[in-house]
Amino acid sequence: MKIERFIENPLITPADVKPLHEGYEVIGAFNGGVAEYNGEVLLLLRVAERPISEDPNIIKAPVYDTGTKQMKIVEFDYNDPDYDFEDPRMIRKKDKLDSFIYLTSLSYIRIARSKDGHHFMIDDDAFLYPFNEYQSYGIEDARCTKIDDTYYINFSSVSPVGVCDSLVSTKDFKNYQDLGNIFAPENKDVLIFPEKINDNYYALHRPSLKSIGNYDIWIASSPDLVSWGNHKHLLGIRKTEWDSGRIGGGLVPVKTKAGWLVIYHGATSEHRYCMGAVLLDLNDPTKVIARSQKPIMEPEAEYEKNGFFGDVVFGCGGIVDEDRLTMYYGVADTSMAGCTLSISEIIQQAKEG
Ligand code: MAN
Repeated sequence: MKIERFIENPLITPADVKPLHEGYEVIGAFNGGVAEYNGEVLLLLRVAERPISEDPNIIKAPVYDTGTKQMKIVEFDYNDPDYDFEDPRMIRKKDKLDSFIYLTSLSYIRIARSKDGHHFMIDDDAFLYPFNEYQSYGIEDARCTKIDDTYYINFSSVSPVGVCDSLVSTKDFKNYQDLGNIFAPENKDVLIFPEKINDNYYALHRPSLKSIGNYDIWIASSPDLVSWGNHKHLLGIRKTEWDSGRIGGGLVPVKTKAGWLVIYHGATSEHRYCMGAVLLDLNDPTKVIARSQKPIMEPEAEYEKNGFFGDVVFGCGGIVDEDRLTMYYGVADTSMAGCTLSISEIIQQAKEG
């Protein structure tokens, strides 16, 4: 696969973003959803801010009270035998390592704008800041689907009751309408298709299963983008491949003559994130036509391998210009990068299996 990474990469780093909170530092500007609006490329950045800790033995967890609009900080002693701090993203109880009790940063969505797709200016304020009790640990990983003249933005809402997927709509990237939680916990990586198929909207989603089953991709349909049903299992992990640990939707599906092209992420249980491709039937996206055996992109560049959480490429959106796909993707849970790929080459690789 021929991938042309932008020479300007990484395009946006935490150093380019001023924290919104006093006493906090920006540790991530990554996993941005993508929109084209008014002749500009918009990246709906996930900005992660962390309370600065002067003492390396103290870990601070930020929690936003959406009722009082106050930020609270919960402090932990690094040497506390009851807690595990090995994963820098979260605080876990030693006797329950498969889940977290706090995150070490709070994310929200801030817009970066560009006329040429390579150089970005970042808004001074947040576009989506936690606005209800499902978001007290933050808002993460937005995807943006344009349908007619409306942009639908879905994202993970994180709070002690779980990670769910929420939806807002906007026409101007200033104001938005809250459309509620569209998938109950734990669910992430929702991709809404850009048009109705046989009178229904479709979305991919990724329930995170605990008692039986894997972190696989499901598909659902909806008459109105708000109520989703008709759930079907679409795509599973592959035990011996690069996508053996978990998979989840990446870029908003792209309509091609060969089918709906879905670029998804797959990770090993060691959390090495790559991107792969799958083709779904144009008239019935519950049918998988082809799936790439190998990843179409792996973390290779220095900025993809090293960072807050290394070995991660995580695309949430792209821009299509005939055969060229410009993918904007998060790297190492830290920064944003860009690259171009050929759509026909991706399809070819998916078809070869
Ligand atoms: C995972 C990672 C983190 C994220 C949490 C909560 O651990 O994707 O970046 O903050 O889930 O969604």
